[in-house]
Amino acid sequence: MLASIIDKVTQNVRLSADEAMTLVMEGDIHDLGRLALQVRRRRHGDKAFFVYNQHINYTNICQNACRFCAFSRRHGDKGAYVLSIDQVVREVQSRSSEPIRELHVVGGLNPDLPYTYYPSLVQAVKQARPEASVKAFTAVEVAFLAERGKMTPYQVLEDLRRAGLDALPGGGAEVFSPALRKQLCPEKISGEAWLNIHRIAHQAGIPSNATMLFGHVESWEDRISHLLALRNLQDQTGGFLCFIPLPYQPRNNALGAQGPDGLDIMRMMAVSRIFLDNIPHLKAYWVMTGVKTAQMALWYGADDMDGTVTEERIGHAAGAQSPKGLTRTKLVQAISQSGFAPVERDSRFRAVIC
Ligand code: V47
Ligand code: SF4
Repeated sequence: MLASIIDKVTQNVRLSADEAMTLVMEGDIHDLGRLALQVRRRRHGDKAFFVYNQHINYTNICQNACRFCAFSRRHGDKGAYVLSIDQVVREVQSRSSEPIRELHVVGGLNPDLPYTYYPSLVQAVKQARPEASVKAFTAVEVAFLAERGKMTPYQVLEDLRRAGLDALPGGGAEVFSPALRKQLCPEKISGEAWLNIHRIAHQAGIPSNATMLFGHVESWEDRISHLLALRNLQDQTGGFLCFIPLPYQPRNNALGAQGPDGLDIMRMMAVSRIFLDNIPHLKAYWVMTGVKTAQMALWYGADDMDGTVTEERIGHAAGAQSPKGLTRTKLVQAISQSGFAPVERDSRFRAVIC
């Protein structure tokens, strides 16, 4: 059985969810790594992508209380903040001498902010940095905006697009299993609702990314079901650019699980690359994996290391041990020293000439 599954991957034949489960349960780390590397090389050769980007977390005030989250605060809590649009613009302008290609903008579900804040924010950052793509607001934020503005998600996305939105980030997917969501993030939109917002975005011509939070209390069945739901949607829309398995960071939150070890991260990367035959890119998000593990992940199917980031808050609130940002030189070095060819890209993974 395992041998025939390995053959299928080698011959570029799609695996069923059951076959992926067998591969994970019976295949050893070398089987997984070898196959994932084959698949990765078929798509991208020895290229490994990165982006010169800036993260903006406009508020950490959130009406939800996901048990794994160490970033969110309630209004009035110590450390709670919200940035005015002017403050965000100043943050963007403070780095105007750097060749930033992507602005990654996400925040909590802050009931104090009016609907108009969001399109105005997109418009303001786009104006401050017209050459950068704006990748902003997870599906969870889009659903929150639709509810508050008494609009459909499509209308919200159209407003944001008119303001300058280029892509949706992949956050908020967590694990789609309804039972696990009840346990981990009961107030959050369902997996189905998350997928539906990405479907609407794709139909409206807005590409997006997808994540999965792993290494806490979920099983391999939960992981493969999550991947299957993404693959099914991608078959219909083709709008996902990249999948990002996010290793759970275990500090300062209510969940208290352990987090995945290095081997588990490699297995997750490899299976994602092998199973998601229709999502072009797989990201080793160095912030959550650590830089050294992200380097290894390039050998286990990943082809992207995300970007310079500066200054990351969500993973670090939960104890991430990585730096808060990397220079382009450090990223290029990390990729080259792993034996891959660094390619600077934009939000849509088009190579940029530096
Ligand atoms: O949505 C929250 C997750 C996400 C923890 O689309 C945690 O290119 C680990 O989605 N441990 C935000 N993860 C990060 C994210 C992302 C990052 C970089 C690039 C892109 C992209 C997306 O972080 C949240 C949530 O799923 N998260 N708490 C934690 N303790
Ligand atoms: Fe709020 Fe997002 Fe944190 Fe959940 S993960 S508490 S929705 S900021």
